Amino acid sequence: GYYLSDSHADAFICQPERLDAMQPLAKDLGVRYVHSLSTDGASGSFQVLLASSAPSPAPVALGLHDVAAILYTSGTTGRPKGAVLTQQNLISNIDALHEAWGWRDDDLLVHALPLFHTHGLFVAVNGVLRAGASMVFLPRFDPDAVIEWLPRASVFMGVPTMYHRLAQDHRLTPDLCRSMRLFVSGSAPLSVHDFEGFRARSGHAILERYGMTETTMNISNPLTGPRKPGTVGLPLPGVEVRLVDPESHVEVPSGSAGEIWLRGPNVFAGYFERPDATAEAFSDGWFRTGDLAQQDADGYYAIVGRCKDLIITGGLNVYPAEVEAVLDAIGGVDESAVIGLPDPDLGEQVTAIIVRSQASQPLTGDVVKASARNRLASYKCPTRVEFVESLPRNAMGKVEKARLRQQFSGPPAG
Ligand code: MCA
Ligand code: AMP
Repeated sequence: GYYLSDSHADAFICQPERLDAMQPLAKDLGVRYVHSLSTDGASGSFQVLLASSAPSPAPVALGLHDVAAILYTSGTTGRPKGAVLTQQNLISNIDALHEAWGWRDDDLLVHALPLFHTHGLFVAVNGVLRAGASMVFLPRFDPDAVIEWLPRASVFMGVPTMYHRLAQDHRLTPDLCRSMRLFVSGSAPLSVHDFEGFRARSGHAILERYGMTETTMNISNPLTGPRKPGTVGLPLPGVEVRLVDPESHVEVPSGSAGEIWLRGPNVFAGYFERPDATAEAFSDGWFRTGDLAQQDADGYYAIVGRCKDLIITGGLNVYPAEVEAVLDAIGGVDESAVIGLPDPDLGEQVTAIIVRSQASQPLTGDVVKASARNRLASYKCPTRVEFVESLPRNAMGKVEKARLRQQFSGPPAG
């Protein structure tokens, strides 16, 4: 309901099993067309649906600055915002990637990513369309299916969790990857350990790149030339990068860590109907990413941290503010802080640190987890819950999450 009303959607398409529940909600919100289409194509296709609608919609001329898509992304306030991407954003970025990654019309991409993010949509699908290449679209990431298709494929794109899992699979060998020319990783940091583990098994150096919903792709390791593990490479053609002190807004000396600021035809038009959030995201015409990076002597960027409060688990973003709001509403919780702790498979694990309220009956971790599951998508739910007497705070009264991450860096007690 939130997404439909916030975007003023005119048409809504869902899976057949959701239609009964969604139809009344969508109609109440003024959505004119509500349809369902199934993943396996059994209930028809979008083209057939359009052709059969009367009157048939007339084609409209589009310019570079017209809206192509609105993708929702959360934020430190926890309320998802629509990132408005223009035709120019998508075209300039896919042109840059086409050149940088040497896409060919005889490429075959194994697509195992969800379609509801930039990575699966505007990097993977648009790359194939731009090149006139082919793709095998898997319903989800399943190592068996990926292994089955690799001998016929040339390109694969994944988040680090997928590479971590593939690197542990004995079936992955240089011979299995004989027709592959490119493995791309992004959406979360790829550890040097997983880069090396994957190379040892497959004979391939993964090409790591860095992107965001608001900008699509920005920085990439090269197709030819060294791919340095632990770095995201060099700016893509047309993308300008600065490293800036997030407080003083002064560019940092070379070799020091600073916030990544970006400018270029790939940078989005702003958050839909959120002028304040848009103004906050830009400074002097530069988009402030909230990611911290350092540049080496060869100009390669390494992402070294984040100055935004964000957890990335299995390539999916979790904004602690959204989870904390849900936890604070559970009976017996006085206050909470949500942090990401290192996890070898998912990169980070969502962890809840809870202060129980005085008068409450003993609250257990299981109750907290079960209550969260009623309110949140499952990947956002804490997998670990710890109780403390009070949360550490700085002089401004802000919870010191770095201290909590340090305190709980060991394995869970008991
Ligand atoms: C699934 N689960 C997760 C995650 N995924 N928990 C934490 N983090 C996750 N990412 C939970 C499920 O809720 C379920 O819990 C249990 O794990 C098993 O579910 P299953 O569906 O079998 O999981 P999976 O198939 O192992 O999925 C892991 C995955 C998937 C393949 C890594 O999360 C995935 O496809 N991630 C890719 C996300 C992505 O495309 N990000 C791009 C964002 P339970 O059993 O308790 O119910 S775009 C972006 O970031 C920018 C633009 C960029 O640079 O690309
Ligand atoms: P999203 O909001 O889903 O577009 O996620 C974008 C965020 O993912 C970025 O701001 C980074 O924090 C993170 N990210 C994407 N690619 C990488 C990468 N290669 N290394 C580290 N972080 C990344």
